[in-house]
Amino acid sequence: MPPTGAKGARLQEIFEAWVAELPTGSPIPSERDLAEHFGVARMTVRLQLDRLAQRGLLYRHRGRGTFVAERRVAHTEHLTSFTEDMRARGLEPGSRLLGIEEIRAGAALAARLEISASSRVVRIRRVRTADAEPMAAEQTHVPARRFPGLLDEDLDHGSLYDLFEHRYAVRVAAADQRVTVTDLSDEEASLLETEPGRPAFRIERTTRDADGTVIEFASSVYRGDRYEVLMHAKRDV
Ligand code: 16G
Repeated sequence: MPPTGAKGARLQEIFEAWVAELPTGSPIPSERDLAEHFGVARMTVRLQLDRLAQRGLLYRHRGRGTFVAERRVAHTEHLTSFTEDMRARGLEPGSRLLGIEEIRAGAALAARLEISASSRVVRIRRVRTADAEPMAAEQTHVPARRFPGLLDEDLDHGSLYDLFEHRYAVRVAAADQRVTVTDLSDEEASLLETEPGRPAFRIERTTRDADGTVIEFASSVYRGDRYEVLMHAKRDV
């Protein structure tokens, strides 16, 4: 039976705190050195390192050892733009515009945006990057009537929410979000520069202005190895 209980749990905490201090890519000392250092069995060390690897804090490279994985970026319930989200974590946000076009809403989008099916919608597709590496593939829809001239804006750079606020005086006030798990299709994987079939989060967001009018319906796919979703839960007393 693998060792569990207080010793294992405490060691896990110690390892986790220690790994958190190390820069991404740092090598982890050998199991033997760690076992000696902590005065525990090598198996105990291996079990704890396995757990950290399963949680994505470490990664193993066959023949080369164990290394500190890139920190995951968290998605919290605080309503932020991608730009704000990345900056808050010390990462440089970026975009690559894949396409921007005006389309007819159609039944499905009309229901999401609470407009008529014949209304015009602007669809924006972007790859969002953090420190120049793909983080998410994003598709956003906004009612064209609310944002005239949006097609001519430079969405290869900068923030959509900045434009909402500064060019259109539309303030993002609230959003409903749905998070599901998916595996990357060939196309998504190629956009995100990773392999098809890898796990990812699909996050849908319906965004409203201060009056409660829907201003955006977005659907993004975030790389599971770079992103995590945090929730704060409160219980009524
Ligand atoms: C986030 C939002 C997206 C919004 C974008 C604006 C999710 C899943 N998506 O990516 O709805 O359009 O931020 O970011 O949270 P920007 O202002 O940096 O363009």
